[in-house]
Amino acid sequence: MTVLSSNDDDRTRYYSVIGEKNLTPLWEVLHSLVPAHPRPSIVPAIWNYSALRNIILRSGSLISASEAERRVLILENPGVRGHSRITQSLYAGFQLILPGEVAPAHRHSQSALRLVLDGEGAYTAVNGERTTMKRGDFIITPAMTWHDHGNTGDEPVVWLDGLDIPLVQSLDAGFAEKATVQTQIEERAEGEALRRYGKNMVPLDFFQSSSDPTPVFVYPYSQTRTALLELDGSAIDPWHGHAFRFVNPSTGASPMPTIGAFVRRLRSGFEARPYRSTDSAVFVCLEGEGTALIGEQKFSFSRGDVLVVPSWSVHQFRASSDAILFSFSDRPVQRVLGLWREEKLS
Ligand code: 1HN
Repeated sequence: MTVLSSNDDDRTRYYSVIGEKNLTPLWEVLHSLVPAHPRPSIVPAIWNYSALRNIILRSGSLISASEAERRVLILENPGVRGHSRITQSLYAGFQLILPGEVAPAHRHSQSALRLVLDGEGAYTAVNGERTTMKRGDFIITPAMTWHDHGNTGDEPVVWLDGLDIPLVQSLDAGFAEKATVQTQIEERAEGEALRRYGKNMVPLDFFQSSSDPTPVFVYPYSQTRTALLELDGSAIDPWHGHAFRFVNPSTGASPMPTIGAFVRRLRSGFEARPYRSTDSAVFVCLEGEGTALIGEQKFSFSRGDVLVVPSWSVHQFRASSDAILFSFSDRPVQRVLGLWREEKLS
């Protein structure tokens, strides 16, 4: 054939012919399928906890924890409303549990983390061991571990959930089941996991592979905070301040294979250098205040606030008082797949 080009009508007719055969032309979508750099649909955003606290507490009079199974308000990224996600790969929610309530035991292939934001007296049980939830505690429920929550105290407790729901959804690999009991039977005393695995040592015969989740399912904020404060006076990373990543102590890998977690302390007046990486991240301010410049947008954050930094967006934190920021992302997934990139700017 000698036809080198056709007019729009020819193409439209042709597209409808092939469309009926479940075919579509690559040349119309090539550049959005394979962009020169990430073009996230999610956008920078902030949820201001002090403005939301009363609204979250009001959900307590609408539905019980056991009726809801989990009484959670999902943080939906404004760029992708209706998709139950805070980033392309991660879900986040504010979960409320009132005194006397239980959230019944279940398990699923999605991995979850909790970051305790407000109130005292709740617990989470993971595979038969409870941990009392204190503000700032970072707790994990790895894939297919049984978990339930309860509040035996006298005040409402709120935490942030982070799950890899969209990631698992994109792989169509999700399973879930309910336990036959509401509350798991305690199989080990509280603190057992930390005593066995949380002292820079693991039991002599204990070995794991790099994709196994950590047997330490709680990273108490008292330890995290002390570790950060003890870095005072030592070298400060110009991009991250004093920063740690949380690890599985027996492998050095992330606590769970699909979600990485990090914490940083930014001293009052510290201005981080601009930075970007391919893992969209969720930041939570645990202490202090400051501003985040994300792309062209500036956000002021303080205690309890949740911020989203989209993939490959240049961002820069400034602390106006000593600040501690927790964050989580899909970085470990991107790293094992050879996809992760970062850029440190000056
Ligand atoms: C879940 O199991 C929890 O255990 C919270 O607290 C949020 C969202 C979707 C699916 C399972 C929890 C969840 C969830």
